[in-house]
Amino acid sequence: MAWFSLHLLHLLWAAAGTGTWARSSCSVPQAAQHLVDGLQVLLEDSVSSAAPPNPSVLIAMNLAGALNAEARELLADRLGAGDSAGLSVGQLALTIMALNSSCRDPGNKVSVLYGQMEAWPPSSPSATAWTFYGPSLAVLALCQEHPGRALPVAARLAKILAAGLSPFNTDTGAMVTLALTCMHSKIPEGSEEGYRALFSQVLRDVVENISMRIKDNGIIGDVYSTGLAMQALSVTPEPPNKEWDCKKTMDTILKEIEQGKFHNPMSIAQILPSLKGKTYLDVPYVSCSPGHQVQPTLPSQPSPVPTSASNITVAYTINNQLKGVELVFNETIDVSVKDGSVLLVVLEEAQRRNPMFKFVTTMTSWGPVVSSINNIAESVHDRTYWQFLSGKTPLNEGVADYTPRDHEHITANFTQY
Ligand code: B12
Ligand SMILES: *[C@@H]1O[C@H](CO)[C@@H](O)[C@H](O)[C@H]1NC(C)=O
Ligand SMILES: *[C@@H]1O[C@H](CO)[C@@H](O)[C@H](O)[C@H]1NC(C)=O
Ligand SMILES: *[C@@H]1O[C@H](CO)[C@@H](O)[C@H](O)[C@H]1NC(C)=O
Ligand SMILES: *[C@@H]1O[C@H](CO)[C@@H](O)[C@H](O)[C@H]1NC(C)=O
Ligand SMILES: *[C@@H]1O[C@H](CO)[C@@H](O)[C@H](O)[C@H]1NC(C)=O
Repeated sequence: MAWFSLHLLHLLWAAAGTGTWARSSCSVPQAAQHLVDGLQVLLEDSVSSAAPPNPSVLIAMNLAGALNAEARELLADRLGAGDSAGLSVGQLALTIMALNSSCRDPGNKVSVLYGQMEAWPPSSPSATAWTFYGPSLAVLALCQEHPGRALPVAARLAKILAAGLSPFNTDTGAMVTLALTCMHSKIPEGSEEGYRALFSQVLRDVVENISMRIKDNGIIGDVYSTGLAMQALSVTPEPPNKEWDCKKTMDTILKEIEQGKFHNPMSIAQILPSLKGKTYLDVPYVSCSPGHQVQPTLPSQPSPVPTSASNITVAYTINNQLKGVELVFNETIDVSVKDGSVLLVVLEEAQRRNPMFKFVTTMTSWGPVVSSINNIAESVHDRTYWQFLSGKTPLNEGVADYTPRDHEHITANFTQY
């Protein structure tokens, strides 16, 4: 009996130490499993040889256990063959993690990333919270490949962050947490104790700020930062003062999925690991033995609502008070579009009716970004971009995903981050 309880204690202990989710039990209930399967099918169906290969999609597929082995191999082949030149540090880091999660050797991509991060941070433009997302991904990827070499880079990131992320951004805070949690657990034997203290301090502050973004309904930041924030809160060695109710977060996210909020493949790639109880820290431990995954039989999709023939009216304002004193403009147009159209259709209709509303888009992993309106273009150097708002509230989706309502007032405001 004594042996038995000791043994049991041992098991419990081991479970608490290793299982990232042991801390707060929270998994998808059986009755909602079809929602998760549905997302994964959507994600895997987004893979095609026409679209640029998306490393975040491969990471999510591998963490979840890919259903479509063909799509997984296609993605891994194309990411492996791709050139590192022209990739940002964040894209390079995601590519390295994606290849590793597919048990492919990332080759010289690791040294290229290491070289780029040795020269980081650039001295020129001052940094804001937004600009730390990519470098945090880089530290995470380097930590997984070679923690010893990553140490000086991680320490530089942590020292800058010790002054705080201002204004705080949940997605970036989550990525910082994943990166520094990896480093914290892999500080090489014999390193200065100072590193551990530095990483702990920054982790404590960032995680405290993430926990302040937990809403009453469990959403952390906004619906699209919640997946990464769940990963962060479930791995951090420095739990926040405010208790996190993982089950409540999970229940609300499942409701949002049911309402169709996760259709963009990138949004699925960022939520799926959390739905499967996985985090980016699990990337090096993915098992690549041929899977025995069975394609789930999905309940037939609800047929799309028949599009009513009726049109809606959307007021659309373009506002630049920032650039070129003599170029300043603030122009509003009422446009009529088919009910159910995405915002991009409103922009196209406005452009057709008045050349002042001409715009340019740039393709990214999340879809098209509006990079220029009326010849005023975003700039990484100046940290300017076109922010979209409904009334006074910033949109939390892009123009290809957001569906405006009748009589909604949409503004594109040229501003800084
Ligand atoms: C940094 C960032 C920005 C920066 C990007 C510039 C820069 N130099 O880094 C700025 C501030 C400009 C920005 C703008 C917007 N963003 Co943003 N952004 C991010 C963030 C925090 C990190 C992106 C990143 O660096 N990824 C790493 C690199 C390696 O991947 P990447 O694919 O190369 O990254 C590029 C794209 O992500 C792209 N991008 C960034 N945001 C958005 C948003 C949309 C809709 C699209 C299509 C592309 C895009 O810019 C990145 C750099 O080129 C993500 C958070 C997240 N969870 O992903 C949000 C995020 C992607 N953004 C989001 C949103 C909503 C926007 C805006 C629409 C906000 C608004 N109200 O205007 C605008 C875009 C408007 C437009 N003109 O079309 C949402 C998208 C959710 C969704 N379902 O679509 C996210 C997930 C934040 C969130 N939790 O809500 N963003
Ligand atoms: C992936 O990363 C882990 C941890 O660093 C490493 O042990 C493994 O060899 C890597 N796999 C490949 C194929 O590079
Ligand atoms: C936490 O958030 C506050 C308020 O936005 C900010 O001033 C502070 O720098 C943040 N701290 C960290 C470590 O991100
Ligand atoms: C721009 O126009 C909108 C809509 O007409 C108005 O509400 C807003 O106050 C104007 N802003 C500036 C800076 O002129
Ligand atoms: C309805 O919207 C479409 C664009 O979606 C537009 O081409 C058409 O002119 C609109 N009809 C009316 C009556 O405004
Ligand atoms: C629009 O951008 C300007 C310039 O950055 C800023 O001062 C203003 O507050 C912004 N307006 C809104 C509604 O966000």
